[in-house]
Amino acid sequence: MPEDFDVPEGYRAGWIALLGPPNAGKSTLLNAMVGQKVAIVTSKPQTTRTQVTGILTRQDAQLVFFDTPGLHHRGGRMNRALLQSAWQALSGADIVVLVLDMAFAASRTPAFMEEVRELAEPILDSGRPLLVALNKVDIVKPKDALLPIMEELAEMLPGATLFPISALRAEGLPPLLETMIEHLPESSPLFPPDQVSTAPMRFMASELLREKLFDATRQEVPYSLAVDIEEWEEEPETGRVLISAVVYVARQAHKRIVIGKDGRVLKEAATKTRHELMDMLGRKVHLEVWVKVKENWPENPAMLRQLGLG
Ligand SMILES: Nc1nc2c(ncn2[C@@H]2O[C@H](COP(=O)(O)OP(=O)(O)OP(=O)(O)O)[C@@H](O)[C@H]2O)c(=O)[nH]1
Ligand SMILES: [Mg+2]
Repeated sequence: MPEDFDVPEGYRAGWIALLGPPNAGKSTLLNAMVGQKVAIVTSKPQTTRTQVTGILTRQDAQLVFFDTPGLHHRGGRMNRALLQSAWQALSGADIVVLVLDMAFAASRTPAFMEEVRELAEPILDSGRPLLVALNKVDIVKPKDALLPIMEELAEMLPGATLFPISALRAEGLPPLLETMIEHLPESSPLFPPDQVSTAPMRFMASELLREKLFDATRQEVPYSLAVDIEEWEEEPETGRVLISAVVYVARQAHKRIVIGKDGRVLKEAATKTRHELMDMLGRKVHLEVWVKVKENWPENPAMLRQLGLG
């Protein structure tokens, strides 16, 4: 903690887990709360694979958010690893925020309610406060469609507090934020006030590249991608950062798709990643990307460990 940060009396700090079904907008909410991008976001479900943290420091409180992989009950070894990571986040949290997609809810009420019940019960049983972020209200049409869903949720989850929000537009966030702070324990800040994430830049770089390729590919290909940063060096004389990344794919056919015709898909993803990294680091970046086939890696425990997913 720097010496110029006077911790006022009654300061609060703690851990908040963002949990919910895939694609609900958890990572978008995290970025909106922190006020900058710490987690990648795509239009496809199951973008987030590991616990990603974001830190918001205010004069009166510090909120350390855990973003988690979307919870659902299907899938193989990787999905089990994702689920485990999400429930681990729960055990370390002072508060749990359940993030739900209201546009989805409005179209499929019974299946949605069942899923919410399964997610919410363990949280309520754990005795922790449950705040429910009713996300994507900007695209619920007509707006009245929200009311019956809110009533049903309130009845099903007594003790939970409901907050209609739009994470994408950063609307409705202040009441959610103030309620979180009310529930946090009194504590000094847990991290230096200028820190926005616990993840190293190296991880951010691998995630940014994965985000671009996730967006650029379809069907099973995005789920067969993993990125590993093999080298990260800073040139002392120029300050330029030299990064070498490997994109792993699970099959030979996926390699061709990721590289694209004349290498265009990979080149475009690498260029976007490099620009975003330069903005974040405030330095020049040189990024080299290789694509390697690692047959069926999502079912390979050693490989999952190497990628921080096991
Ligand atoms: N219209 C609208 N779209 C949103 C909102 N919040 C998130 N989205 C979109 O929903 C999609 C999924 O958002 P993410 O933040 O990646 O969702 P997530 O819950 O982290 O998803 P996983 O990591 O895959 O579990 C993206 O296309 C977002 O832009 C919102 O408030 N309104
Ligand atoms: Mg996510």
